[in-house]
Amino acid sequence: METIFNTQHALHHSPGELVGDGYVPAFEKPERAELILARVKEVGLGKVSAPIEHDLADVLRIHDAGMVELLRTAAAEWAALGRTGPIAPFTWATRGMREDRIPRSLNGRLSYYCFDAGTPLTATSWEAIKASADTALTAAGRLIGGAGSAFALCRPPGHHAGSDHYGGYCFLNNAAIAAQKLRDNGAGRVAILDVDYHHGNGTQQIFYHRDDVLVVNLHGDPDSEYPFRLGYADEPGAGAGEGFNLNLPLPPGTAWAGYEAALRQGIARIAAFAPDALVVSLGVDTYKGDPISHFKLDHDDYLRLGGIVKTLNKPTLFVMEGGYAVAEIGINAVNVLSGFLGG
Ligand code: OKP
Ligand code: ZN
Repeated sequence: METIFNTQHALHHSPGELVGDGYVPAFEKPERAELILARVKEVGLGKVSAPIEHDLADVLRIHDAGMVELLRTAAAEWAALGRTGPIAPFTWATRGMREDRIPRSLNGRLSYYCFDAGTPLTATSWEAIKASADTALTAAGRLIGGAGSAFALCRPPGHHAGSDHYGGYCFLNNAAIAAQKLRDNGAGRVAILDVDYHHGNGTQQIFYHRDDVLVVNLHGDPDSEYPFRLGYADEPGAGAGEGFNLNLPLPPGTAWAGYEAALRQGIARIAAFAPDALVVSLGVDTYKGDPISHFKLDHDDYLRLGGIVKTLNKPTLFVMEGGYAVAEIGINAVNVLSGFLGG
């Protein structure tokens, strides 16, 4: 399986985030991608290639132009204001505020588009963000060219980014951008399987009203887990998209047995949909040793997970999302790919 890897990912390095212990070093750090790449090489997964730069039009198929412009230019505007710290909003969108008015100021636009305190931009983040989307697009291009599978080693991740909002360490929704690219190049139906520990709220929102992209999400119950506000079982899709979104929230402590049952349910729904291509939002923060998550999957479970995905027998694009047990991230992520190839 070919891996697409963007060396520019390191240009995004979040200075930290607010958790229970105060402002702590960011969990989503450059080392993550480097260790996955090292494991890809160690097991000889296949060729590693750089992404091809794509036109911003591919991003704008999914994302609001105002948000993309903010991500692209915020750093220059922040610097022009004489500020040197992380670029983050002061308030967030919530009930009771206006939704119809986009403020013109930089602070105002950050508050309009960003939804949490853990996703600061820095001076060089945009280059990494764009390269991450290009990584997914390039890998999608391999499937369009006839490859049976490809691995987009994206960083920063993407599944929390919606059409016009970003957060959760995510800026652009790499998996959604890739899925749309597949749709625009011959795939009539695309399924997205999100196995990251956290609900992929952005991916759900982007495709919620569509019946050409099925979204299946397995994740920690949002009643207690990030992102809290979406990802419940009673979100089936709406309008033409009704029946084309499936959420499978699972309780804290879920280990392989409970996980496998839900995974097989999701796989059955995807098989019934009969997609022309599959995109897997691959997070390995379901690992038992993950510092911010509460599932109990172990190394070998990822081999099994990959093998079960393979039973669908579809052209499959793996897009890297989360995973914060950094020492084990390479083993866990690449085990999914090895399990897929061996399954
Ligand atoms: C991104 B992805 C940690 C707070 C959680 C946000 C988590 C975003 C996860 N104490 N902060 O889905 O892996
Ligand atoms: Zn996650």
